[in-house]
Amino acid sequence: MRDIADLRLTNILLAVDDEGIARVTLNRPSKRNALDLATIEELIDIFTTLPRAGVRAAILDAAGDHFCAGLDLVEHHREDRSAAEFMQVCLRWHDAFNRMEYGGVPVIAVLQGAVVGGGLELASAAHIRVAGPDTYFGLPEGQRGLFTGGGATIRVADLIGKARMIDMMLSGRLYRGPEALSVGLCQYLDDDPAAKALAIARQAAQNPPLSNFAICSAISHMQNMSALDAAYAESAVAGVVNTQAAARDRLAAFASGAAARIRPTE
Ligand code: 1HE
Repeated sequence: MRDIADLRLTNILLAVDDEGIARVTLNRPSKRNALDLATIEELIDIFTTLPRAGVRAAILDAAGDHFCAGLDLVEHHREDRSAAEFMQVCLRWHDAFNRMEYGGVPVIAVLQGAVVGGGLELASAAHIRVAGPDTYFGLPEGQRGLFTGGGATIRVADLIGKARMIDMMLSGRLYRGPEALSVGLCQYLDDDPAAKALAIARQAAQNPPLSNFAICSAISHMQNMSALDAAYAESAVAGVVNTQAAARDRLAAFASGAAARIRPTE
């Protein structure tokens, strides 16, 4: 098994703290963290390794003023790719983002500045998105003479519905602030999105890993199934998770009255 220390990374920084929370930082701020193929390959390596390395949650953030400017348009122009070549590129993007979404480790994205095109595709593969006051979301593919290729037709449409997605792509509409929150592009809007994301990651990291694995893979898989098959799969997953040894102490604490009750704190 590859270890985190064995990863060779150039465009992404990776660190794991003593609480088992990984920080994955896109680190090409001079290119507004545009996604070239090398960065996609690094994302594949990272999100293949993290779930097997005992990491309990991951923060996905980015250096500089912008989270991600999407597809590296300069590389795409330079490579002058054929249709078959670009289809292969898109398959690598899907591999990276599927490993994030289905890997079983909670991924919380910290979003600032531009979250556009492939940057929004990347953000939408995270399980939780935290935006700040300057964050904006767009799908400028139409304006560039392009189309989405990194899963937006699935994940962005899931988040905001197809009518809003089509509007964003046809009209170039950008969302930010409370409107971005209300349409579902992010789940949190906070003046300090990095601190908020870390607090969420710490909270999630308290859950038993097997519970988080189910939450961060089974729900996505079940969305792809018929309702009948999803219900069957849910019973199988619950059979394993809800009988795990790691839950025994928590159940005992509840049964004895010692466990915290689920109530609003204010
Ligand atoms: C880039 C990219 C990029 C910046 N590919 N190099 N995405 C877009 O259409 C968004 C394109 N980017 C922008 O609109 C702007 O760069 C930003 C609003 C994000 C930031 O603006 P600004 O003024 O801070 O930066 P800049 O001056 O535009 O760019 C700084 C450098 O980053 C510059 O490089 P330099 O070598 O000339 O200094 C830019 O070329 C570079 N840069 N964005 C490559 N995207 C799987 S299909 C997905 C399809 C899509 O993602 S389409 C959406 C593409």
